[in-house]
Amino acid sequence: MSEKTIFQEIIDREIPAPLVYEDDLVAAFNDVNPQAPTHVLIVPKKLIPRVGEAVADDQATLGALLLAAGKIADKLGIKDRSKGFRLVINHGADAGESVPHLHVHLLAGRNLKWPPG
Ligand code: DGP
Repeated sequence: MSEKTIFQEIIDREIPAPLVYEDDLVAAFNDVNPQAPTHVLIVPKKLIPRVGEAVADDQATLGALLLAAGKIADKLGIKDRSKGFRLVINHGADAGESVPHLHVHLLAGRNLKWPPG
């Protein structure tokens, strides 16, 4: 049996991390190394290693990640267009992926530059 990812351990409550949001398909918690005043990770409860490895059966889970982002932004008061937030998914080494468990970064609270580095 393969080892659990660090995110699976958080989802399974084996590592303490307050959850910002949870539903049947996803959980969200603050990033340990925040890159903005708000930096939340939204993670599927089912292990999908990275977005490019998702399959048709994962469609509901993929949708749930984005729907959760909107709900979290609303809860944190950053959904208003005058504020805003950015969603990032890193797939693979060149993108900087470091945890092989699909996650959406939700970043907000400062003026985010474009293009990203
Ligand atoms: P990525 O580079 O896209 O794979 O992002 C992984 C993120 O996960 C990175 O921003 C740091 C965060 N992270 C790694 N380990 C932990 C942990 O144990 N707890 C929390 N809350 N975040 C973690």
